[in-house]
Amino acid sequence: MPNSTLKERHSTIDHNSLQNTHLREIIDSFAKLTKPKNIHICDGSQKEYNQLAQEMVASGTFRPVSDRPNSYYCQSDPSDVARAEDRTFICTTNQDDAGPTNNWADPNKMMAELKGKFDGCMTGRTLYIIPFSMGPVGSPLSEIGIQFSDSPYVVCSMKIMTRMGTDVLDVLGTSNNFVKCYHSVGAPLADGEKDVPWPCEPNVDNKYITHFPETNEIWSYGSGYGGNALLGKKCFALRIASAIAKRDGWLAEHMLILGITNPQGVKKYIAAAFPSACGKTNLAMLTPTIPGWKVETVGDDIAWMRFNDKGELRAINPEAGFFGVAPGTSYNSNPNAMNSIKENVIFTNVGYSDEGKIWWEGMGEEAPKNMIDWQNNTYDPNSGKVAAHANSRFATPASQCPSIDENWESPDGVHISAILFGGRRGDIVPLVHEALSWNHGVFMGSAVSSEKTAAALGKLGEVRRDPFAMLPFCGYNMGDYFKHWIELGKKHNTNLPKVFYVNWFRRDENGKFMWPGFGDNSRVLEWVFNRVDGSAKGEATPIGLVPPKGELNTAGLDISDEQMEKLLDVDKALWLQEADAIEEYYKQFGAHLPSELNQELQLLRDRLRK
Ligand code: O2Y
Ligand code: MN
Repeated sequence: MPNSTLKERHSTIDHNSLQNTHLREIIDSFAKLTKPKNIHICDGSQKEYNQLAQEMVASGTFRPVSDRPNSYYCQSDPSDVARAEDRTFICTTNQDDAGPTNNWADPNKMMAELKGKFDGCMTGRTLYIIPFSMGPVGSPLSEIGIQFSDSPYVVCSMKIMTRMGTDVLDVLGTSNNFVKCYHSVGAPLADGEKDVPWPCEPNVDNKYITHFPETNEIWSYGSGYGGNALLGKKCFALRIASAIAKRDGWLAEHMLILGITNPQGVKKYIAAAFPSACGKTNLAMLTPTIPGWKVETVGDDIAWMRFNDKGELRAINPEAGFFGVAPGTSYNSNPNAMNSIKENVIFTNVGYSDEGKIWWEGMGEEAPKNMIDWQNNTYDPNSGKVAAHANSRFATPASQCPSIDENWESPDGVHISAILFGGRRGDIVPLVHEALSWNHGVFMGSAVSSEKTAAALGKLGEVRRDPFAMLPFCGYNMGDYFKHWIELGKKHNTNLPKVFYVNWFRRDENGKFMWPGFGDNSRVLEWVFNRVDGSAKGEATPIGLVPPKGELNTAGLDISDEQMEKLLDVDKALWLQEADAIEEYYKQFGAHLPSELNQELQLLRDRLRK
């Protein structure tokens, strides 16, 4: 059947009438390759969402959630529960351009392999064409993508996580400046074959999450889950965007953005990068325990930042929703997240009761009596098995978050005054310290480290470097990425944000966390705010500035001066060992490591030996 006669499926847009000839050509050639039964151009309307959701209820992919309007429950295939890092590739002509921290593949060879996989992969399915904007539609800080997918789950999730639909096509006009995002679950349906609730390619070795930064393309095959399939998120907004940002002089970062207002009504914005399992979403939505302070949320995962002509670093959250991890989210740990998920939510891989209610471990509610777990088995609380997978998720519109910031959709972004890095370290790293300069801040970011938790693969407690929390997300050579940060600091050196490093996870000699965390992290934010303001003191240590005794607000906290001293202590001998570990870790970057970082390492050692 010629592509021009492919049936349009309850879509309001006819693909042959699209004014963008590049898009029309791509649709035709992709449909020729993948051989779908139907084509559907998504208009992004609620009607379209509802229709697809109803179809997924009918097919058994979705089940309605009874106590949350317009919300659905879904279970993935057990083989398809998280980002497939080992099958994630950066495809650049020169291997060196992908760098030592990425899986590299030759773009021509990879494309040939992919074409084989995509050939006929949508047989019996509908090809959905999803126009989306990362960032407010039409903002000069935003970028457009078109995702091709054979998954209605992806369409509905993209409606939550991005700005999706007809108005994006209007802004795109006839331009070819969009990121091409090709996706298939890799499960063609033969004539008469019954579909499964979660079609995918179950063999992980046949999954491909591939990026072509030289042509701004993403090809993803075999998975329908999260970052592997919702291509606007990690694939576009971080891996491809970081490569675009390097070329065009801006930053695409794995950072939350929050606004913080002091009791006098002065507001500042902070961006913060943390490796996984460090409470990033909780910090983005924090409820301060200190009187009179307010924290508001711009984004919980990704920040796109650019210096304006006044030298201000302006940031947008390119996403429109939160794809939050469910287990551990409760009214205690994160009331704003809980209040964001009352309606219009897709829950994946949590528990589901016979009354149609969702549940997960650490939700702060008793488990329902009769429930199925994420693998569709009857949940037995005595079995030792969890109801919700550790990486189970809710996808919910950011606009529903009670702490959403009034400027979260501002086309000019928000002015970032401070950048925080953080990691989970039981020892060595103080609760907070401030960089001595921009380059020192880049050094701190380059050496971000975190201990593995039970949720991560590998030896518990083992320290893993996760530079700028971008290890799995930088779309080019990490050494060049460090250089990009250094160069931006040189170019825009009049109004640079201050840089800090925080560690909420320091333990005492009995292995107990010394800092209460959660809402009390606002006390650290208060010091950061006042440092930016110039109203708080910092005390010099060899690794940077820490709050002097009495400067960090501990009023109302059951914490002694001695404990505070321990929380902020800098052990020179341990830090000299840390410097050795950083030197060792830097070796992999070879000539790509900017000389400024070696200088910072030397300066650190000099200060420690004084
Ligand atoms: O497993 C996935 O695909 C989700 S990973 C994720 C989701 C939301 C925010 N951050 C992450 C991450 O891995 O950093
Ligand atoms: Mn993330």
